[in-house]
Amino acid sequence: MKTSTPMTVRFTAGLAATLLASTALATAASAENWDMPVAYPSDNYHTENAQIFVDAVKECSGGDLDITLHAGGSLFKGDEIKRAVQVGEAQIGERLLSAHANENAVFGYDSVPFLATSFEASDRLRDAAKPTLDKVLGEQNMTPLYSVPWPPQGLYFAKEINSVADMEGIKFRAYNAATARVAELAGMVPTQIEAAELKQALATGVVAAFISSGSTGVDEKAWEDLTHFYDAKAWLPRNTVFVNNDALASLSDASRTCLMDEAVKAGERGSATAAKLSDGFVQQLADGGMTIAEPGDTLAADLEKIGATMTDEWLASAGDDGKAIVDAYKR
Ligand code: PCA
Repeated sequence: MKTSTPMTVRFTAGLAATLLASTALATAASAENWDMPVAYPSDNYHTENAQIFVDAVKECSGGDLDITLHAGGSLFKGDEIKRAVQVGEAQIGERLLSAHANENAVFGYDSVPFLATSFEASDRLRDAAKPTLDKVLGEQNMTPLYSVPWPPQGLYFAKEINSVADMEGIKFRAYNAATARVAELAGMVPTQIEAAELKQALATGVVAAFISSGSTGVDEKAWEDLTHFYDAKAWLPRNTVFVNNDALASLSDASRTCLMDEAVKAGERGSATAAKLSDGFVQQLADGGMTIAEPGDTLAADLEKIGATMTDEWLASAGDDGKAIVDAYKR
């Protein structure tokens, strides 16, 4: 928060008087202008989907709810977005909730290795987690609106990798607690880096490997820095769009209904788009010159073991909420 100088106080008072006068003249509720920070580039399908969402909301609210999308961490960096929406510095935002699993393990529900490894399974897991996420975000004065999966997570390296032993000591970019834990258990050295800073980190040798989707590999032009992509399909993390509850309450009923309806559509459209684009991303990695492979038998078995350890750890830290999610998912 900026401190108000006397000048801004006077200006704000003047502005308030003007607004009061114009509100008295207006017949309907005045238009709401919201900011929506997102962490990923404007040409990433998550951001394009969010742009379609905000355009549709403007349309169905008759211009009463006008949301400005801020891509690439330009308004708030990825790791600031959740807090910004919670405290109302932004009204709505999109975030990889699993990056906040250190705060509450349930935010990492979508990054439990090998629990849900297809788009269909990811959507079922989302449904299973919905009551818990509604509750946990609700306690933070936020409402989740929709979420969209990233394609399955694979491993990017600068050399051929046949087992976890081959990873020893490699500097590894993590994007959440789960990815940092994979690195630790594999004997690598994790550093948490937002996607917006990943290219720089690869180019300068701060990291030499990471786990992510083909989508992010394409965004980063991973073939310029790395050589191998192992399509491990470890999990499909999701970006979640959530809104500040005070902002939501300030809307007219019609605008709120329009926002909620478009959110349902955005979730469905986003999941379908991710599934449709997924194979093409991996193809683009190949076209860029990367070697694409399934993990070999030894590597697959090593990853399976790391996954089992991480699943136990997650269930222990997520407690009853975590168990409720997994039980609902397996039902
Ligand atoms: N891309 C995001 C998160 C998962 C993914 O596929 C990233 O690497 O930051």
